[in-house]
Amino acid sequence: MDFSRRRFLTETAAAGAVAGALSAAPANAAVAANAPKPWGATPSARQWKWHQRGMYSFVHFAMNTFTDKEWGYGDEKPEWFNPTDFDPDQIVAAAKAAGMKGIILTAKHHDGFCLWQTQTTEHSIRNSPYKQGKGDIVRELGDATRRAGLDYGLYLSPWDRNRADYGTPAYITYYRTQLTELCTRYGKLFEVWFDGANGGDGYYGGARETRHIDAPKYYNWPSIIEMVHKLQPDACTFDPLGADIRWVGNENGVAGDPCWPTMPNKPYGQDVGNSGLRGGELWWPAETDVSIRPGWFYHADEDSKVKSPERLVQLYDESIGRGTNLNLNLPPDRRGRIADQDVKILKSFGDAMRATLANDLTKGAVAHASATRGRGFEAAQVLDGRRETYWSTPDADLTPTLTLDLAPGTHFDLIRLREYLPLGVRVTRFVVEAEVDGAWQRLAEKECIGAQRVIRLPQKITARRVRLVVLEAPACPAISEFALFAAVAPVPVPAIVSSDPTVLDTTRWTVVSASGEGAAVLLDNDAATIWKQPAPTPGHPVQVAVDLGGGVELAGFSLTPGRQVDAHAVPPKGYVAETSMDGKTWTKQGEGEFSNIAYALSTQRVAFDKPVEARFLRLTFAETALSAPVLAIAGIGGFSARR
Ligand code: FUL
Repeated sequence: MDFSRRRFLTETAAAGAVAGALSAAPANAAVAANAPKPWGATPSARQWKWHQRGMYSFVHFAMNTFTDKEWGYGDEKPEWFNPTDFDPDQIVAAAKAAGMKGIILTAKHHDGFCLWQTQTTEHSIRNSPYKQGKGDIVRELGDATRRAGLDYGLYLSPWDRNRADYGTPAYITYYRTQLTELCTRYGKLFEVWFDGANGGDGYYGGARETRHIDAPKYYNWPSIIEMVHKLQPDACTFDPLGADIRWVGNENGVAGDPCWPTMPNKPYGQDVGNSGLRGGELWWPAETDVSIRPGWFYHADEDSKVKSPERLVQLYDESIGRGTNLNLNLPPDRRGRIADQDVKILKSFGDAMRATLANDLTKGAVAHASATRGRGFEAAQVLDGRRETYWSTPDADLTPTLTLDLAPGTHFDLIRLREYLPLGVRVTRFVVEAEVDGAWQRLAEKECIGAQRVIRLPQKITARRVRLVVLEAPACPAISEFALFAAVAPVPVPAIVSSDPTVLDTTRWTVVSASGEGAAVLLDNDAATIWKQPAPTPGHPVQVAVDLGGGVELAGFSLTPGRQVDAHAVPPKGYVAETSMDGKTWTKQGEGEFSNIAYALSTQRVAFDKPVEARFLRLTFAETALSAPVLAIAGIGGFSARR
């Protein structure tokens, strides 16, 4: 199919512009006629709605929950999926307490196991013990989501490590049929998520091999996106070229500063995804996806590593605060509930944000501007709490100032600005200043306002006036909000200690040989120290061998990537694991690719086929997960039994 992404987006954008005009504030025709012309790319109707959602939650709940993995190989047995106390209302309530506006469930992850009553495969909940095969997690969670007044979305992994036909055209038909079931049986969806992780080793119906596909060609994304839009006109599609939303480029929850919602009309590198491109011809805004835990799925040994409420506030600032939406993952445990620690943290975070944002301190302020466009576009439009009204200036007035005279004693540390997006991203660079004790101070200089720009000050200040000064803009501004808040700190939730008795004590281990110096940090149990080596080349792998301090029962090994220390620390792609009793004769215990290691932060756990008696462990890495000159690892460890 000859499908131009540009044409596709222009058409949807045109549809959006119509909807935008319909929702534009100036009800009066004269005011509407005087509105500024849109500048550059603008959002479609569904994108504009999506921008207003702000925060929602991924729910990663699938076979991996029961196998303790991040990526299942595809050979799992349906009978392993057995939540003992699935409570969709509890999951949704936890998300809602945090202020989430929607839920996106993994209907099928890379292992191919389907959580709904699909007619397409036996590898599904129908053959699990859950409700004697009559359960439907997609429906049950969807119903709970709507009962709570939230919106619902679905994730359907394009990669399927279970299917024998993965990589052939037959699989595409299968995938489209599954997507059709999901888009037609479960009510209105607000987002459909297509994961970029595609191709690699897998079970593939017993072939147990590595399969690579050329994703854009194989899936023909524009036609899949078109199908979703036909079946679910309001659903924003996530990520491939042609979709409504793009990936922010990392799984740590950090949007670029600035993070433009516009992009070039072509494939791009991760760094461009993170920052966007000023003036890019496509409206393709970023979603920041991150898990509340190191992994996307629940692992009991990560109970101590749930992000604190203070950390969630920081995530808010670095995602929502930079104009992206935040998709915060909440993984249910094997009961099918959100663990207590996560529930407490979500409530603390949500309470703090609600208390902070409930009270806009510009209430009672008086707004005036160096210029206004006339009736309907007055400075006061930034104070009315409506996203559809905005302050604007005459076309030639590109660097105006808008000042708020505040009620005496206004004490704040959070500033929120919003642009009226249906007219595009207009402000390139701006400053916010405050008059404190009779003198103007510069509080921040930034690029990009977009959907929202949150500026958090290091401490609260009392100001008599604040002003927004536009320093650079290709078109007159359209500012819909200038709000001030006094941040309420979240109630601290102490971290809990989770101990996993199967984890071996590496303080007794020593490195006996390694490709380069400094490998001892691999055993120091400190994720902040990383071992860096020149990236392996063909025939020259990176290798490390350790003495386990005596014969132990070894059921597998773990590896912690170093990305939280250094964003450029590239982990190995796969491993060969060998053990030995004498350090001379080695037996291969396993070989394969790590799961989701290119971007994720969680510790990888690799189980051997069966536990073995070993004195030495040797790991060999032949490739890095992303192309980079340096390979880095924070730690290696071992465990004594499968969980
Ligand atoms: C990644 C996947 O591989 C992870 O398992 C997870 O689903 C995350 C949201 O996207 O690409």
